[in-house]
Amino acid sequence: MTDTLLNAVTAVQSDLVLQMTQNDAYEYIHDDTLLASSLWANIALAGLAILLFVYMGRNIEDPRAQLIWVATLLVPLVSISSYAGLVSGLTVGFLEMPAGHALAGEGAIFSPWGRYLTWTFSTPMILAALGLLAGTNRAKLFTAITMDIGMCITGLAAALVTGSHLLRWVFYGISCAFFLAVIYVLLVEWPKDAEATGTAEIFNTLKVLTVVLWLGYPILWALGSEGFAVLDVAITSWGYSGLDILAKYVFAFLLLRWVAANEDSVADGAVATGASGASGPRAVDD
Ligand code: RET
Repeated sequence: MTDTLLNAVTAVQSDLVLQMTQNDAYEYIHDDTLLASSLWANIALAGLAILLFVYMGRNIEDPRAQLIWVATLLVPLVSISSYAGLVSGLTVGFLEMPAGHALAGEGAIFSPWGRYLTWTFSTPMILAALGLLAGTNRAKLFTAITMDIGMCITGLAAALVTGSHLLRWVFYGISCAFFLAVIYVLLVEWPKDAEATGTAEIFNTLKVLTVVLWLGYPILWALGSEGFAVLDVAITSWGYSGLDILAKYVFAFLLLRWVAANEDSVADGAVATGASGASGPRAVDD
């Protein structure tokens, strides 16, 4: 009898989860000031960053420098779209966590899956800008970007799998493996290229910023409601928003300021004059 009742309650709960509308999601977000502010703050900052970056790049004429500029500008452009999707309730959902998960049996858990999806578009732009700055070749650029996309898509899968707790972490592990490849290119391959290109100083600053901040994302995922649920939904959301502010806007600002002031160093056909004394045409056209 109790079993029948429990099954009925679970079935009703599941139906309710499935029946959550975008309007419910919108209200859920806006009933929680901390959560809503973590999203709106980024919309405001992305808007300001877009205007600032357009202004900063207005006089860039060299095609390669322009390419870096457009890639950099796309970071806040993707971001504003991403956060608009989240705050409107369009790209969020409510999931029932599988047995074994810290929040299993607690009903519908808020999932901002749009975040993970849109990283697929923003992070390749960050890497494209960095790779072009380093003057790397196409093979390394392709490697970094495809591995990065693999990381984002499997990270999305890790967040969305609800059939098996184990498989959530399997996807997390696969995503980390992709991430390692990105870290390798950033820490080992591109510094050598940047040295030969003569952009080592700014590249190394941005590399450290990127690697340190990007490491924060998988840690936050593991601590947040998707993983061990040590942190609550709004705190996790502010964590990502804070990382985003530094990894996107601060990163992009530093990069763009340097490119605007040193257009010649990244110019098409520029000859490398790095400290290593290496010379020759830029490698990305290899
Ligand atoms: C996930 C969870 C699975 C394991 C790993 C992750 C890494 C995510 C990273 C995201 C970076 C995002 C940025 C966004 C800017 O728009 C998906 C959290 C490794 C590194 C920089």
